[in-house]
Amino acid sequence: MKPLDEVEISKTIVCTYHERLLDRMASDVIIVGAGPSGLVAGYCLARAGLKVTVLEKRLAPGGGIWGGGMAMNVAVVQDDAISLLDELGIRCQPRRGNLHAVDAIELAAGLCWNALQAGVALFNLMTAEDICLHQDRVRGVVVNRTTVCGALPVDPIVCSARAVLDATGHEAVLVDCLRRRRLLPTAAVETGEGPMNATAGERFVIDHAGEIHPGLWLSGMSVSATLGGPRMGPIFGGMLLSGKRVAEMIRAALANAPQSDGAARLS
Ligand code: 48F
Repeated sequence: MKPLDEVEISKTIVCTYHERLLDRMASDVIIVGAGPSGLVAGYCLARAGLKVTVLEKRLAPGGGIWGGGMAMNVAVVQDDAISLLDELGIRCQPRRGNLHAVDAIELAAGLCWNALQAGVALFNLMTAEDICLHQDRVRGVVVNRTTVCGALPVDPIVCSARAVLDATGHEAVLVDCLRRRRLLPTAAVETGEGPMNATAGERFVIDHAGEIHPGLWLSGMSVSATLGGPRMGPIFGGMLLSGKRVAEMIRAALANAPQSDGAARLS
């Protein structure tokens, strides 16, 4: 092995990271939250040729996948989402009825791998603390390092996008930014997740994925948290298909939207 220069190792990290970050100050789509719905949406949008940036506040992307159900690392997926898993090369084992068991670690790692290979840039330890609103349209996200967020008096920075997806799960963080300023449609103001009903809950997150405010989209559990859908517990097909569906909708919306200069610069 050739000798290693410690400072060159450090420079490699600093330069590479900042080149990537600078490149992602403007994206076609920013996805906040690297859970199952956000990762699938990112994969689909990047495959469609869009510049997609995923921001994840935790160290490890994957959201609620890792723990399966009650910290047993098995994810359950129904028939409807198996063709998507096949496309992603993620293995599953048929179980009773329409259910399949997937190793939760393989699911989380496989979704990350596919999203990255498709061209997604994923930044971990980045917390979205607010939205950027221009002429009543969401045009970007206010971000800070998770390690300083709320703990130190350090101002955030802003990344812009033509579309922003709130895939933050039960917290629906970006929707909450609109809610507390009374900028949401009334139907979404007083809701929150309903009691558990797996069939209805899975259907709900797929059927109601969409745009909640100009420029701000919802997928996965943030759909239920915002619009009052039932919770569904440890079944993941709906999350995957919700991410896929919202990606189709965002792609269609951006294809029809006039291209601004450089796609996503804030005016
Ligand atoms: O919670 P999460 O996995 O969301 P999802 O894609 O899937 C829900 C399922 O995991 C599970 C279920 C329902 O019973 O099947 O709950 O809807 O992933 C959300 C991700 O968003 C990150 C969070 O760390 C997690 O990885 N996140 C949350 N708030 C922020 C954030 C934030 N402010 N900035 C960046 N990331």
